[in-house]
Amino acid sequence: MLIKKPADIRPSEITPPDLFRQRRRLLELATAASVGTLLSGAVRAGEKLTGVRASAYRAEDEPTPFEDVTRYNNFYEFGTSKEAPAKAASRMKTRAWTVVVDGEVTNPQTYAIDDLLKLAPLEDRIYRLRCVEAWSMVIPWVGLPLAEVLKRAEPTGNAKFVEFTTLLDPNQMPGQRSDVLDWPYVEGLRIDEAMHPLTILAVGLYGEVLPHQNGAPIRLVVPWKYGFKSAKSIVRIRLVEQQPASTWMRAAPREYGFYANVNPEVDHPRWSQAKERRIGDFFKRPTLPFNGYGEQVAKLYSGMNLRKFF
Ligand SMILES: Nc1nc2c(c(=O)[nH]1)N[C@H]1C(S)=C(S)[C@@H](COP(=O)(O)O)O[C@H]1N2
Ligand SMILES: [Mo]
Repeated sequence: MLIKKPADIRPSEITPPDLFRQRRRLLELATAASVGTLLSGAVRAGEKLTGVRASAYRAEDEPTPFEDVTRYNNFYEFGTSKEAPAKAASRMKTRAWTVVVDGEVTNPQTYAIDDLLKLAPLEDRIYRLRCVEAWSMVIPWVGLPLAEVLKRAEPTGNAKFVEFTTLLDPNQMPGQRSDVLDWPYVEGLRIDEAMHPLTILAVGLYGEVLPHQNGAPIRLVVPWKYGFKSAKSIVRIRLVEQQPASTWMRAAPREYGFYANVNPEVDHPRWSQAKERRIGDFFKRPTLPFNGYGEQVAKLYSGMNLRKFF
């Protein structure tokens, strides 16, 4: 046979040896990523996630100890104290779990969570998380870029915002039997914020499947915004034309704006935003504009009055 079919050509014939080795290594990694998460069936909190890629997005700050990241939480579906979620969220079922991606898209999807995890390789990212209550943490997340999920749904020209909805199930989420918030919990982003490479859907932390109290099986992480923007235990991602009304905006519109960008110059009525206490530290440290991610994201807001659009 004179003409070889692509399948007959060994990669070593067409690529220089070094490149070939490098490529094979990448292929091995990619296979490990998909097969690993697939076959190990790592679905329970604490199970090791395999094939996670090292990402370039790693803050240099010392990560907050696992114990603090998983025992000091805000998750009102399981109570309003910081300690409640670690105890009460354990009975939430994270399989079977489906995530709907719909609204202003030409290709709406209903994903079984394990299929959604296969859309892109999982990456580890070390991000700062700052709560509007003026505490902060540094968390080694495992997740995938939200942009990958949105692109596959093919947003229409009308898709200007993205709305995220948490599971509504008062049987599993006892906090939803109280009217402390308007359930289900809803958050929103502008589409360019949602598509930004820093924005991820997190499915793990410290290399392990996400603990329930941190928003299992899948939660949003937007590192330049206050922690409340990171909706937990998401069941629906809807592309919309109008700016969504988030749960916190509805609860207290003067306190919580749609943008919620970390901003040391604009105080919350009850908490100064100039400084923050890193969990584990004694002294406070200055809060950075956009939580230190200004270089990457400030341009999204050029020309906007950030006191008005807080
Ligand atoms: N569904 C849901 N998501 C939520 C919350 C909540 O109460 N319910 N709290 C938010 C707030 S105020 C913060 S600071 C972060 C906390 O995330 P962590 O517990 O993983 O640190 O989750 C956010 N996501
Ligand atoms: Mo928060």
